[in-house]
Amino acid sequence: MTTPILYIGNKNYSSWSMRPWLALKQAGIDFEERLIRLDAPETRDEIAAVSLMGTVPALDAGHLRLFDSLAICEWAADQRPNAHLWPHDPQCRALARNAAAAMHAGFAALRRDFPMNLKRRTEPRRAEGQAALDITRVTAIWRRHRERNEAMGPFLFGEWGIVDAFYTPVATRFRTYGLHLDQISQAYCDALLSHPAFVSWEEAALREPWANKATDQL
Ligand SMILES: N[C@@H](CCC(=O)N[C@@H](CS)C(=O)NCC(=O)O)C(=O)O
Repeated sequence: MTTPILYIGNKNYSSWSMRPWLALKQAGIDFEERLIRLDAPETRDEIAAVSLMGTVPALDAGHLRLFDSLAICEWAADQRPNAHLWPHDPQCRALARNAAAAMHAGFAALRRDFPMNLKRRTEPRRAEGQAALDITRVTAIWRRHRERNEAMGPFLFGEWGIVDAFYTPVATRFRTYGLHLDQISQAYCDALLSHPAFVSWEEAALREPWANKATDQL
């Protein structure tokens, strides 16, 4: 098989790109990473050449081309069943998929009001309106699963998996904007942000020279 190519956006800003990148790293899949700079005049054409949806992440695995972060994570899980990217137990697996799907499809206000920006730290903020409701829901999901899976490890279902890849960008948003969290949610964020694959993504993000003024000034 030729080496799969994962197209990603800027590591500082592209929360969707981070998710499959983390999953592929955790699974030990050998892949080539190609970064398409977002918010540049050539961005749209460059992404259109590799993604029918016009978004990154996108995967080119030879005969197979994918343009959705969750689908790419599922591909990684199929490629490396022994990496346990989903919990082994069927009930836990269903719940983990449920929690990942909630993030994939929802929490739009949280994402809009608190965009991912790994280099940034603001004064502590309070969320308002729909974003505050999103945070209440995210942290309720986290507490429910952490309370039940505490003995199995520090991640949502014990061991790190795709569901944790989906919530890692949220943990960075809480840190960037100093949003106050309950103790259980804070401990989960700390575990996500200490995971070696995330640390290595973040190191590369901090070295990027590009700035998106709109996001940086929000
Ligand atoms: N549902 C898609 C969302 C991907 C997405 O919105 N990606 C953003 C970057 S984080 C993008 O490519 N935007 C196009 C652009 O900025 O030109 C997924 O799960 O992969």
